[in-house]
Amino acid sequence: MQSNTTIAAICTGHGGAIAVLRISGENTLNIVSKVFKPLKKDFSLKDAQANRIYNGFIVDGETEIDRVVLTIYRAPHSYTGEDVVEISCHASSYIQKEILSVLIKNGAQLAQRGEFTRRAFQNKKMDLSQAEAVADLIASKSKAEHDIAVNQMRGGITLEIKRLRDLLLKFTSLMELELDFSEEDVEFADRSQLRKILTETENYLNRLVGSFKYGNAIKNGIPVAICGEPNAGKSTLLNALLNDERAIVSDIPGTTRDVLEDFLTIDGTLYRLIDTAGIRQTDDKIEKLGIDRAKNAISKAEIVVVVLNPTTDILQQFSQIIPEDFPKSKIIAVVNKSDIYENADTSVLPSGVSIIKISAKHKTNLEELFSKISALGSVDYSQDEVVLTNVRHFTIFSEALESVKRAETALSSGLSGEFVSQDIREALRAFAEITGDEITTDEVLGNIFKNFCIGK
Ligand SMILES: Nc1nc2c(ncn2[C@@H]2O[C@H](COP(=O)(O)OP(=O)(O)OP(=O)(O)O)[C@@H](O)[C@H]2O)c(=O)[nH]1
Ligand SMILES: [Mg+2]
Repeated sequence: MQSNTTIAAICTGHGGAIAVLRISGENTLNIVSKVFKPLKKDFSLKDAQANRIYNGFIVDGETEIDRVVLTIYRAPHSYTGEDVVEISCHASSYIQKEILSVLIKNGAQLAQRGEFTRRAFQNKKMDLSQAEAVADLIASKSKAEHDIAVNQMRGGITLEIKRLRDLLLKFTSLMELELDFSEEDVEFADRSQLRKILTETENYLNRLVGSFKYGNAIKNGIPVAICGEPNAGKSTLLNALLNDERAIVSDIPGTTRDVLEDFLTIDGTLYRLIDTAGIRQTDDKIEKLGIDRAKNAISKAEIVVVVLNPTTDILQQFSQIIPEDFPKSKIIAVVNKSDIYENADTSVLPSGVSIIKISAKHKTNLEELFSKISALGSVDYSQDEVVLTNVRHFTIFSEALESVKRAETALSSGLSGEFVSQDIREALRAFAEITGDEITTDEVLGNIFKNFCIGK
């Protein structure tokens, strides 16, 4: 499907020496040739070969805007599947805007967010889950996130889904055919084989749906709550870990009122560090709200760093802050201020908790803390494994899983093929929504592509 408009946008971000603008659509060569003055005399862009680069100037009438390099791609062998030209120019924001405006003056339209990738999807250069992975790739903040996006772009989910879909489709069609012969009581679809495929599908969907918890953590950072009594040194620790004066530190107890978050990558995994208000008894209304938020952050965290002040009873502090039933394996007890008091007896702390003595103020022993966080945060995942990071996919696969389970129940309770096939059809519809084979509503597509940047 070719769109009849030709779109243009600046693809690169701020800074750097060179910027790239991209133009895509059936009128691309026509428009660019109106504004391009080649270095080589007697050369016409319309004769340009695909996958070649050409030197010249972008001009607005008689005015030269910049000396540029063009890269030419011809439909269907381009990112969008349409004729595409990429203009590499000098990265001054003035030059970029001038080039964009001369392109628009000559018939191009300003691309919307993700419109290039949307065209790539519509022209079947990639399926929907791959297109979504492009956005994830651009946004990836850690190695794990990057690996997952690359895997999905290669068709990680799609390949397996398509294989299962083809198998299930064969069986539903056979079962539906049986209906035409209902009087003869025949079975075209081998029930035991169908059962095997349904089980296989269920296992695969279970794995996918289960991976979302981890995928979501990778995408949004594994939450690490830093908690403790007022003045224990939580904000000092946050700053030390981030190597940045992110939070206000003072010797007044109750300095931090709200939760404060920032990202940190350790060994390729993204963590979301959450500094919280010191937990204590108080009548202050605002401080109370902060303490509620701190408790909430603790309950939702994957890792809890409890910062302890060594000059008072550390077990009492620990017990006041950590709910009794909280899994000990997720807790790192950090005994702080070791520069002024290093004899704290840590053997009083519950077993199963990781323990470390540091000085947040003097940044001592932080390496050990990093490796403790990393040990708790590292999840067993292989680079080739498919991991769901996308809420849309999670919702759809969860629905598909329910349909498959219903089909299995219908099959084992000996219901007629009609019912089994209806449930399978529902799962198939869900699969098609993942790959985009059946998505037609502009609303769904609009929602997906609006998260892209302009120029992609
Ligand atoms: N000597 C020493 N002082 C520290 C250390 N870490 C923090 N402090 C001091 O302890 C005081 C409180 O530090 P903060 O980081 O604001 O403590 P907090 O836990 O965030 O306190 P609230 O936000 O009030 O709950 C400040 O005066 C810090 O300089 C440390 O390792 N050694
Ligand atoms: Mg604080």
